[in-house]
Amino acid sequence: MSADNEGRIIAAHGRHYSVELADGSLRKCFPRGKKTGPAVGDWVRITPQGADEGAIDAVLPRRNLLFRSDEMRSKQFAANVDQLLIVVAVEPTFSEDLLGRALTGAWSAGIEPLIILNKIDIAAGLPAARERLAPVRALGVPVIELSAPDAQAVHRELAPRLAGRVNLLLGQSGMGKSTLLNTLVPDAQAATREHSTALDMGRHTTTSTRLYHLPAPGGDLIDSPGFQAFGLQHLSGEDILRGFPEFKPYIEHCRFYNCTHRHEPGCGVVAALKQGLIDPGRYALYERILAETEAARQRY
Ligand SMILES: Nc1nc2c(ncn2[C@@H]2O[C@H](COP(=O)(O)OP(=O)(O)OP(=O)(O)O)[C@@H](O)[C@H]2O)c(=O)[nH]1
Ligand SMILES: [Mg+2]
Ligand SMILES: [Zn+2]
Repeated sequence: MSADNEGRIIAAHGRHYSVELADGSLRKCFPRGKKTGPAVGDWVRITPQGADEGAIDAVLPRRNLLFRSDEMRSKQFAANVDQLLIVVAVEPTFSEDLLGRALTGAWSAGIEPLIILNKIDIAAGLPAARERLAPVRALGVPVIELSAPDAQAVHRELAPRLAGRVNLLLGQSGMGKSTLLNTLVPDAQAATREHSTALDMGRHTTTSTRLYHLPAPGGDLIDSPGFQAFGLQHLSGEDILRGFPEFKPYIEHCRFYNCTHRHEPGCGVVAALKQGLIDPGRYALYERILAETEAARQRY
């Protein structure tokens, strides 16, 4: 499939990357002085150096790249992703704002989302967590409920959905991403930690992004550090609307073709909102994302 000098980035460690070659060997590779480097999941062409190092000459064309852009910087999550596993948990309370942004990011990049509601063994908080997921469930986004240490359930419910695809675990710190990884790939032995400890120390348990190969029925799984922000300033108005598919049937009623669905007279979306046909929380998220991208555009 790939030439001798082509491989895939399976881990990013700041300055250098681990590149997996076709024969399964790993090389520690450095990019040749470019500004934005490759991301985990990227296929690259390298020049081997010594026994186990190399230089990255080029990033091969990617199918997609999931990234966030905040005021100060842009951060790549991963490239060539087939499915985004958005992990939320019964505890600690997840942010609906971040969940909605992750969905928008996935849809605008052409990546299929799957929501995992983890820690369902914490029964007391389960009804509330389910209720907070109702608006996204109503959009038709699949939601599976798991308890990460329950290996039988994880293998039954999750493993078949990952086969033959590149899957990215994404979510806030402490939701159980690495615990899910460890259940699926016992050899991974990824560090996991009590969320209270992690948050008290102001850092994440997982500190770098890494790709793992899943045992049968197969697929790849990328674990990533928890995120606390998900800026979408790089998205166009059209991209953002892809994150709100429930607006679509009402947009055709808008009076103006370039309606932004806020203050314009005769807006079909605002009318639907007033009639209770659109979830107010989702609409508020749309307004926040749009306002941010507009503010960013004025700065540059
Ligand atoms: N009760 C319960 N605890 C869980 C479950 N899954 C994970 N945990 C615990 O939640 C804590 C956080 O889990 P991690 O897997 O480290 O979370 P993470 O999402 O990888 O966090 P970061 O790496 O910081 O982003 C650990 O103490 C886990 O043991 C679950 O299904 N039920
Ligand atoms: Mg982790
Ligand atoms: Zn409108």
